[in-house]
Amino acid sequence: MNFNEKLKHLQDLINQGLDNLLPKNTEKPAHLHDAMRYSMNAGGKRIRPILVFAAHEIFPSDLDPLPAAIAVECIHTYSLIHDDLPAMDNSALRRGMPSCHIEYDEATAILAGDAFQPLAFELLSNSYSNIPEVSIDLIKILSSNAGSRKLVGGQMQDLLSEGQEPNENELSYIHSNKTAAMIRASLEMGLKLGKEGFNEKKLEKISQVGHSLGLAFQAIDDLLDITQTSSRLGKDADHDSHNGKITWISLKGEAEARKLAIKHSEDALNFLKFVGGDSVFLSELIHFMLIRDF
Ligand code: GRG
Repeated sequence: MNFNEKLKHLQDLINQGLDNLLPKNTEKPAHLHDAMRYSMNAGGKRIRPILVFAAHEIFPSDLDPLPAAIAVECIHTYSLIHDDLPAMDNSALRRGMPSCHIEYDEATAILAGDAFQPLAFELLSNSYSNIPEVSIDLIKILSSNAGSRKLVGGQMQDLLSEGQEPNENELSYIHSNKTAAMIRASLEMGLKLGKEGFNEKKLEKISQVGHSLGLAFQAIDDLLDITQTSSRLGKDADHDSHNGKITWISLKGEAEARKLAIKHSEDALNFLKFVGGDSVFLSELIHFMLIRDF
């Protein structure tokens, strides 16, 4: 399988897994389950769950990365649903479709996001219960990265920074937490499920890979926001400046933001060398994430 075929294969596997593991939209409360499936199936790139697979592949084991991959996508999708709400980024378009609160209503969107959070941890505790220490470690990684010191904290500061003077320290905090934390968690979880999952040194290195990759991902996201159309992105383009967001573009300009994306991707590849194992697919993925145009 070449890289593109593998990417497609994993996306299909993840989408099938999501279909099997999410509550059916015929199950009560059908309205809520329908909204959850709507947002999940609206067509995300599935980057984070693919990263779980890519990290697992470095030191493959018999443990199935699929439930962990789906747990990460549940947290990510909840964060998108809540981010789109009028009280936050107020976005009407997500993944090429009307955002959850537009298609349903605000209360349903809040509850759909809420429901994805315990579902993620339920999946981790149920799916790896025959190896409790792995299950606990996965829960630790995902919960610590989703909380007020990481994802939610980054989102809080992002909202507080709207309309403020661009400030490099603040921007680094926001990107490290709002964006890089979930990317780092995905890689850590994938490695944890592999044969070297106990190896603290390797876990630390993969965490550095994830941090740099997350920063590169956000710099590219900022660039795409100003260079691509809403229909290509599947979300409102030029949204950052409308919301008075500080971004690398507002702080340093487009050319610097592009240089930064390249530098962080190179850092990620350099850290990856210290992890060892078979990192061919993850290296290709890092490259793909740098040159993506959506
Ligand atoms: C509500 C707690 C809370 C957090 C929201 C996800 C998020 C944090 C904000 C969305 C805005 C944004 C630019 C976040 C940075 C991370 C990012 C680029 C998310 C979009 O990820 P993609 O491009 O989306 O992987 P798909 O739809 O492909 O899954």
